[in-house]
Amino acid sequence: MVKKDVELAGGRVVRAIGGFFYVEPLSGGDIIECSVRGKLKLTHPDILVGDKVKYLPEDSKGVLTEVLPRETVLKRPYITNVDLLVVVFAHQNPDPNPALIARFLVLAASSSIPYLLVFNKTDLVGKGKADKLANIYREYGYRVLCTSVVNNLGKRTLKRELAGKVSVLTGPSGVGKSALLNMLSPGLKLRTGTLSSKINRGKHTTREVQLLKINPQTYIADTPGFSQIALDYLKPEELAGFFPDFLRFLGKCRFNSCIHQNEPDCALKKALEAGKIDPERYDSYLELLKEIRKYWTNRYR
Ligand SMILES: Nc1nc2c(ncn2[C@@H]2O[C@H](COP(=O)(O)OP(=O)(O)OP(=O)(O)O)[C@@H](O)[C@H]2O)c(=O)[nH]1
Ligand SMILES: [Mg+2]
Ligand SMILES: [Zn+2]
Repeated sequence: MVKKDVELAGGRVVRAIGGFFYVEPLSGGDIIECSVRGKLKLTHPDILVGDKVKYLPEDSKGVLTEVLPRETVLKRPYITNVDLLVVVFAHQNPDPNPALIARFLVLAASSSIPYLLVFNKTDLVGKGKADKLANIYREYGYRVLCTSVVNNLGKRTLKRELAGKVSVLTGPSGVGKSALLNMLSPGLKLRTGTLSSKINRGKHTTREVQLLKINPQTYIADTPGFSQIALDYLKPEELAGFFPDFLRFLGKCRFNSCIHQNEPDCALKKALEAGKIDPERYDSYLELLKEIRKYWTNRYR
């Protein structure tokens, strides 16, 4: 039972493991290990990293008593109350793959959380090549930042972007997500991995999702690099709407339900033929579309 005369404290879950929730008090101070009992377990069986909670301090530990309403929920990784998504790729090692970039950007766009695309390891390519790639994505309509952990490129801009927010770094394994966090906050000493030389891919060095505090009010979740993120929650006809470079051509096809593949009088395909859409982006679109259609047909068969 919660005693009425005891002051409840507020905090944020920064780590969840083995039925315990590690809560950072809003007032600052050490992280408190909290357990959940009885009623709250029933009403909130899925307390997540990012949740804002109230708890009853008990000795040096605590008992969660309330979970506050969530502002946002990100599916992959499963984490709440995120203000900014930072989608990280590398200029090289691993080489950027347009369809994989599109996949992560669609995930970000469909989450309704503001996001930013970061191309890391700028030191591995010349400035010309780095700018060229960044500008291609800027022209599609994305916010892009080039960084390098080797020479601290983009450090100040990234710090400014993250200040006062809860951010999540996503992107494939080996692109330097943990290394970027170490650059921003050297005290974190996060483990970083070397690329396995045979396949030139990351080795999934980071295994757990947790919120790290890098400044007062500023949290970042380092996440394990996903190689595949299933876009199984999207409808085929929604997909094009998550490509900012396609937006101005949408709503003009003959059929409202057009998925811009083989339909007659498709405004998007006309734009493609007229050179107003990058064929590489359209290829990425088709690749994702094919996958989403497969989920849908399997579901309704
Ligand atoms: N040259 C160069 N190497 C970098 C840079 N950033 C990271 N690296 C290296 O890239 C490798 C992978 O970095 P990590 O930070 O472990 O990558 P990650 O994205 O966290 O990978 P996962 O935890 O597996 O998802 C490490 O060897 C880093 O030292 C950079 O800006 N330039
Ligand atoms: Mg990592
Ligand atoms: Zn169409």
